[in-house]
Amino acid sequence: MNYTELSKEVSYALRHNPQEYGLVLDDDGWVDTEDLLEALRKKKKWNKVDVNDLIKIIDESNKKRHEIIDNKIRALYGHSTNKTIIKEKIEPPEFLYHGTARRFLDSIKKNGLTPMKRQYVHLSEDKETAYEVGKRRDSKPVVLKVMAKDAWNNGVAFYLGNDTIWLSDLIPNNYITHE
Ligand code: HQG
Repeated sequence: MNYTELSKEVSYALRHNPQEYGLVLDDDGWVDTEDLLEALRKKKKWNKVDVNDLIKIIDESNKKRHEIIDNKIRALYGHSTNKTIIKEKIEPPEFLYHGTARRFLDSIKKNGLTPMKRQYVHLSEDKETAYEVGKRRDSKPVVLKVMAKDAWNNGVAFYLGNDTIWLSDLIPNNYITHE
């Protein structure tokens, strides 16, 4: 079984298009693991998938994208579904980082960091991770430094994604510096 491919399909189902799999995410993004497995098994390439495969894609991934608790599974971040997934609000560290493409800088300066197609802005705790995120869109990405605590103290909400990825609402440009 190709676990990278399986992980991508699980992300697609749980972040972007649960309805295509006959799934309805609850307020926190959970679905029954067995419902996801049943939907996947309808496709020939996943007809033998079981819960141990889902556990494996989570354990073997370098990023903590999904979690399973009891008999439920959810994506921890990245959602673009219509109904906003409720995330736990939490005070951020002083600084967080966001890697992006050079071509987006003018728009970010004007409009701030916006969630774009997702429900939240995604931020990293360290510059290196932010650089890797930016590399998905530009060979020479830009790492922006976000004065997260300052923004939080002035009413911008931050939320827990996973251990290293933070989520937030729109971050106005006055909290963003370009190192
Ligand atoms: C940019 C991956 C113009 C933003 C990653 C980014 C991450 C603006 C792009 C996670 C803008 C949106 C999320 C503005 C923001 N004008 N462009 N005002 N505000 N942007 O993919 O943060 O591997 O939705 O800079 O590692 O790149 O899938 O967000 O370049 O953790 O698990 O608009 O997805 O994780 O792109 O990535 P995305 P992201 P996975």
